[in-house]
Amino acid sequence: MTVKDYEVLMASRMRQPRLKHSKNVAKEAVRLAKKYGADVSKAELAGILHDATKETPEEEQLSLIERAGIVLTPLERTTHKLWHAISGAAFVQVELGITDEDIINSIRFHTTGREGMSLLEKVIFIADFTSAERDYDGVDKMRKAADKSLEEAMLEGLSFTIADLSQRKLAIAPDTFAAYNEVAIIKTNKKK
Ligand code: DGI
Ligand code: FE
Ligand code: FE
Repeated sequence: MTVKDYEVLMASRMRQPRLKHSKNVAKEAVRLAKKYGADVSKAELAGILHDATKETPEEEQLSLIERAGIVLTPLERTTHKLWHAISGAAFVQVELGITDEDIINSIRFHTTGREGMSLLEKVIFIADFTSAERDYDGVDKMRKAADKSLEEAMLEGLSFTIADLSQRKLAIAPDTFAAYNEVAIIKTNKKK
């Protein structure tokens, strides 16, 4: 299947605004991949697919997760917002037959991040924050960070997420903290 075929498939799975978002993330992922030396075609594909199950009924998402042999942690089970990243990774494996681990992981960790992210995982994580239609408070700062370095952008995105979630008194995934600490430690050591 070509990227265009996947785009048509996504058009049948989500409403127009999210399809637009997915296309924009793919475009931004291509731009970042070229800038930072990640695989451009994988970035485009992971971008178009990253929210594949965001509008899928929760029961179906749980069944995809089960079929992929993934067992949710108690935090993941409670935090329904995290399901689409996990079920999205399951969907592309189980339903689309995608076997590329890096593409699967880019979808799996696009919401939380994790320690030891690959170039492609970082590109998708950041592109989700800086895609053309994003207009939250702080998007300019995030875009500037993305043009400076992947590390700056990861730190900006992760600190934004942690601040936002803790302000709303929501649970924060351990992967998010691990990803944040990893880049924060690198930045602190560089200052010395
Ligand atoms: O799917 P998108 O809307 O494009 O973006 P996303 O996959 O980053 O999802 C963002 C949502 O997920 C937003 O409402 C915040 C939430 N989220 C991200 N990380 C965590 C989280 N929610 C909780 N409770 N814990 C997290 O670690
Ligand atoms: Fe998402
Ligand atoms: Fe998204």
